[in-house]
Amino acid sequence: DYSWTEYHELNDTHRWMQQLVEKNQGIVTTFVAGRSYEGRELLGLRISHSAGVERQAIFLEAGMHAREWISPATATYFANQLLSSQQPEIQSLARSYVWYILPHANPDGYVYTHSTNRLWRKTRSPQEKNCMGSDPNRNWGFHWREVGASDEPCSESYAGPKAFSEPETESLSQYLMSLPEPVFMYVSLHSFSQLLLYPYGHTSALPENHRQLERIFSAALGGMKRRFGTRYTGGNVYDAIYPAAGSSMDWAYGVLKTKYSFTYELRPSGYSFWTGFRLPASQIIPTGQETTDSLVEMIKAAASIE
Ligand code: 0X9
Ligand code: ZN
Repeated sequence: DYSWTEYHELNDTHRWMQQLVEKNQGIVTTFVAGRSYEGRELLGLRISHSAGVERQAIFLEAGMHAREWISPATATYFANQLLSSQQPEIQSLARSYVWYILPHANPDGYVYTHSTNRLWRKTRSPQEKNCMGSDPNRNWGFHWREVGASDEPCSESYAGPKAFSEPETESLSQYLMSLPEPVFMYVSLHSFSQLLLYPYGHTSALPENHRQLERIFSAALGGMKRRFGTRYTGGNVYDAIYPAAGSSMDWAYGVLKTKYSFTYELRPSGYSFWTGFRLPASQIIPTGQETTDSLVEMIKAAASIE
């Protein structure tokens, strides 16, 4: 049976999602936001109570960077909470929005981290100089490659030969544009360093609604700390970490016009490359719990603004 005491292979999680559809008929469906370079589905969960009632959508994207295994694990943990939590607050949120949860935005890369190279980050499309993959979080068509993105195919932050060169980002962006509901919030899960980030990555100029974003940010950090005292920092990407153009979050904010767009860099804290992506499986559940607490506070804070 599926659990959060270990990390799962892609097919395991895809099978689990199909089983959720069977077990929650009329509430859960899967969606396919396109296919990867190697032909795998970008398979996600759509959770919607009370069909026919007009609601806004919340989109949770994970697994963009292949080696950040805690990201898909946290996305599935949260999806499971939406469907089975006894907390009235979570049950109420589950019913108030249409949820789109995509655990694996880069399925080829994830499979490759299981088969061949645990620290693979990018997609798996062949590029020039016999190098493989583009950084899918530098490939989106909003201020593409302006700063903090490489034009060197062998680089870990290669932006790709052009915006949306990768089938994963191209089809996911098309899918997002095609959603019937307005997307109220877009959340991208990465790891690591325990940061919460908001736009922009291409400029130090703050987004127009930054005061609201800062208020939501504080609420989300409070939620993160409540259960185990876990401390996050962060802010706008450009100042809080480094200039980085072409992310899904910035595109969601700038093009999709989702005013509440955030990126989490999940556990662990610190910057050790050799340990940071190998968060012990025993921390999946605590990470899931505190991130669920944080998301609940984030959404409540955002909803209280409107
Ligand atoms: O560099 C990245 O893409 C993210 N950090 S990671 O270590 N997970 O690779 C930061 C993403 C935040 N940047 C933007 N959203 N622009
Ligand atoms: Zn990442």
